[in-house]
Amino acid sequence: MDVNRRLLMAGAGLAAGAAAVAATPEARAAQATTVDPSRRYPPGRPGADYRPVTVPNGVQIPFATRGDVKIAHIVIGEATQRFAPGLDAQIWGFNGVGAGAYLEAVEGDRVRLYVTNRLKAPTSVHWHGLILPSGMDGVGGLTQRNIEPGETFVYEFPLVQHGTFMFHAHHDEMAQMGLGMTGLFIVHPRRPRASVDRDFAFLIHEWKIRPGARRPDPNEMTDFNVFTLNGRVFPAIDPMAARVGERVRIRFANLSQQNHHSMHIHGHVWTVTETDGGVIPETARWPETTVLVPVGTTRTVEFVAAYPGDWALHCHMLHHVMNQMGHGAGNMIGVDDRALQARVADLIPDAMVMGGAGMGDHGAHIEAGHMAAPENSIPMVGLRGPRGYIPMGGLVQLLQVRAALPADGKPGWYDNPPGTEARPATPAELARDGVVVDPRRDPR
Ligand SMILES: [Cu+2]
Repeated sequence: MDVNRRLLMAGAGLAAGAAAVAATPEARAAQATTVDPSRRYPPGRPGADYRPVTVPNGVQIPFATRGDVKIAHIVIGEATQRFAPGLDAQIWGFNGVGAGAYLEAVEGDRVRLYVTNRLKAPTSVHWHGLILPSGMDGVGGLTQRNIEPGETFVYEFPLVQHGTFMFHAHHDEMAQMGLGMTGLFIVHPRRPRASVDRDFAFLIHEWKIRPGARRPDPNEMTDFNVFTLNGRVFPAIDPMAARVGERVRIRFANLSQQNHHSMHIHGHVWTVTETDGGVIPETARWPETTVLVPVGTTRTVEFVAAYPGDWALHCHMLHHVMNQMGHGAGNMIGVDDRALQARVADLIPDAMVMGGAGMGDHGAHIEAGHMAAPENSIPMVGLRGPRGYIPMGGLVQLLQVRAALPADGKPGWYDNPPGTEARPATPAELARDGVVVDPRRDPR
């Protein structure tokens, strides 16, 4: 059997399978939101036809509408990007931002994307997850010739799906994506399904920036030390806010070099509703508090913001909330660092020995000016919280849930209602419940 005949038969099998699947309610629902690519639809309008997504600190690449086509201009080039105060990076990105730009359109829109290459290197842009003509797929050398320095290419295709997709360089992938050439491509449904009240999106990226350097090292394969959401390092990213009872959607997208990211929410339970392959049938979903976002995928979760409070949302890969701390550090756990400090002071007067009880104090020491961090680095610099220093940075976010939100949407820190906050136990309580604490074993 020749290849063409086999392909034809595979096609016929797929068509028969699709017809059989269409009998289920989920499949009918999915088909109802699939547009006919041969039909022209009026361009979707933000606010009228869809509720725009919130991409905290992300940079939108705007569309202009000409007739029934949406037109955007993407400029690829080098730029300096502030990941957080104290850490700048020399990135390659889209419209001036690395791993933080986004496109937003509607299923049925026809998009025309001009791409100008201002790098010294050739490049090509791939539209990850989108169903489109092969020649628009953006794989340099395979589906098109590369965009040479100074050239502007045009891509044009209809959007025949909805969901959370991405775009990224597809030439010299390790260097170009590693330097930041990744973005989000959000496509809203033409006929909105049961919608949500809050719709957030985060593009995850990881970088190797040696302390003191500004240029991310795209040759690193495993040991990343800076982790960003929409091109920002926590806490230099706006928190999320929602009112009690609101339905929240969070879209995670991961175009990191190497790592899958294990995104965990506190105080709530969510359901994974979509991937970059489409909507998951309701019967195939299960509840989770952590969603693994593998490299090269998107995962969308939905939940009701049920409980008031300040809730952490973070990657559970533990060093992904540490920034440049820990990399190359010796194991100091259990070492009497005060005694060692006294001895080291003779040799290196301004050295500060620490780590005997872990690294939790490091960021606070730097913030307080007790010790200097290397230039252009943020080792374990976190956030001064309402009840102490929070030594987490990188892949961390906050979900602030309140009964009501102020007009600017920024509620400030949560006041736990009286009697609902953890606190030192009293001697009377210990005695009442028979808990014996031996004071001779006090580590202080
Ligand atoms: Cu992670």
